[in-house]
Amino acid sequence: MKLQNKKAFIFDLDGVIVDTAKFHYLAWKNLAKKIDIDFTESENEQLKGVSRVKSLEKILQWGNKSVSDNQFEKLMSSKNEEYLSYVDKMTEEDILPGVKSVLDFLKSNNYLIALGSASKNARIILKHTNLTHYFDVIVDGNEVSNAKPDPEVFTKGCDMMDVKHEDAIVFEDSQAGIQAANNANMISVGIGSASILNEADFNFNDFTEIDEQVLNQIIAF
Ligand code: B16
Ligand code: MG
Repeated sequence: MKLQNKKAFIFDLDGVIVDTAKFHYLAWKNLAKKIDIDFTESENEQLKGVSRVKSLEKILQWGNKSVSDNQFEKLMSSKNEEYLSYVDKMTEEDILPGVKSVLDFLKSNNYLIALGSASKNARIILKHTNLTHYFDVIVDGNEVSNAKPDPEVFTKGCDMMDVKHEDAIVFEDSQAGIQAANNANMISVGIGSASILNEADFNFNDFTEIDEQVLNQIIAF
């Protein structure tokens, strides 16, 4: 039996492993246009890591609009349809630079790896990009009832791996996700703009900046 390392790594999906954030943005933007709402790229930051329901609630709020429950459901499924049309074209080439070598390093050094994503489409994306086999545990939007910044998506994964929360290292690209990791006493690593993710314990622009030496520093933190 392989000796498992004490620390575990939890990866967010959208914006960390793959750049599906751009697909979400495009699909929400087009949907919002249909109901005469426009929103800025900086407002879009607030949609990252946030569930589908919460995202639509925010967009409607920005446009000062309210819709019936039935209409709300229709809008969500229309957004998801467009989003999935982009996801369907994804391949291994859509994995963000540097991600695979970090996953390979962690796997070959017997670290447990979990996925902690708000997305209900996480499994389809992992399948398209051929990454499913890296993950010991997958927790996605189908399994949690509380959205980030609530830490449920991360604590659930941690508990399934039998790892203490303070021994978990979370890679996140969203403000809500960094707050979720911090709320659970986990080590938070921001992937993206350091000024946006200023509450993270560590910041990197992308995974190409994370080599073995950096990983060992994070592990020793
Ligand atoms: P879906 P993550 C999140 O994924 C996205 O960042 C967020 O923009 C999206 O609204 C949410 O998933 C729900 O996605 O509509 O596919 O269920 O960053 O937590 O991996
Ligand atoms: Mg994300």
